[in-house]
Amino acid sequence: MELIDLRSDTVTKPTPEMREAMAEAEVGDDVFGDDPTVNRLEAMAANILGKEAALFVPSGTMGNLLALLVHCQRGDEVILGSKSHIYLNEAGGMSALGGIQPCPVPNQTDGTLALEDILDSIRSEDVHHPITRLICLENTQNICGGVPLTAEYTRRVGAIARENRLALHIDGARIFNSAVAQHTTAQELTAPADSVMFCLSKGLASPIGSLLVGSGKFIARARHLRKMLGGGMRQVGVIAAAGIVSLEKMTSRLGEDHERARKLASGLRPMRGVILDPGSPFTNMVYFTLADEIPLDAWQVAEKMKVFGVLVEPDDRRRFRLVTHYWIDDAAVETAVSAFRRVLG
Ligand code: TLP
Repeated sequence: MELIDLRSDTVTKPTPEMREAMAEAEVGDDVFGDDPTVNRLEAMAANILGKEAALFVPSGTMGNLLALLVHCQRGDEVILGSKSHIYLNEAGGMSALGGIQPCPVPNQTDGTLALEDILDSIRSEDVHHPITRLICLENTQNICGGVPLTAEYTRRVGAIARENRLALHIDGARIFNSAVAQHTTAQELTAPADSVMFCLSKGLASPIGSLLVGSGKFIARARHLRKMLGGGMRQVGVIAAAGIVSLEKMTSRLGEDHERARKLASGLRPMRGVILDPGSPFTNMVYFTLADEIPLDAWQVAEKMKVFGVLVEPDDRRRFRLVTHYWIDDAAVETAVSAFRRVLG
């Protein structure tokens, strides 16, 4: 049975066109800067975001970590969301490897950090204080519902950063979902940022890879640190080739995933025992909680869904995040809805 996998958009397998491009990719030793396919992908990424340079990295986690390591010195502090991926789900890399201290501020339900909270978190010059060096935003904000942050909000945070001589980094793992949902461009959404990380391996369906984008000087330093972390890859054009297909073909179709997320939510909304998050979905993620009347917890529901060939990942004991992506078509949405109806009914 073909499984319907709604656990994440990270589960996307490469498209047939990607597999073809990967097989035919021209390659070289990328640590020497000799891989033409990687060079092309990095140039495309920099160009799409309107920044000077880009660096191909194996994962979003490494891209974010490199950004933090370049922007901050040991003992510096980073203002970031209490529900951000960097704070919650990157294995404490900034502290373990960079000696960097997080200063988490609450994410609002719309994914933003309140501007007053950011301002209040900036440390004054005092011998007792760490030095605030960086602000991080996440767009789309995953845990708040895959919610897109606006260009206007990001401009405001950028202005605060500049006024206080801080850098701004955007974890844009799903920045193209955000752009498509708001009928704008990734460039517009990230213009105020000094650095941006975005992922090829999520909704854009590449098997591996993320890009870190910023000034030439920033990327040169990140390239050095990537080598230090063991992320210098060799004939990696075989993977970058899929990334080029992601950027050329996959960004503009993300609206289809958002449409299917809406269909999934419409199927779930009237169902007994389902409490959808307000406004969900904003992009390709449907978040909902099991009502008290459901005697099963989320793990038990997930087990029962498997019987119908549907994989879902509990977010906690009574909560789910369902993610649509390239390999989820209309029929898969219908199957998932009817499986939920059977399991919860
Ligand atoms: N997110 C994954 C899990 O780690 C939770 C997912 O299934 O959503 N930033 C954001 C906003 C992310 O959602 C993720 C991955 C990353 C960074 C890290 O990317 P990778 O997995 O490539 O290291």
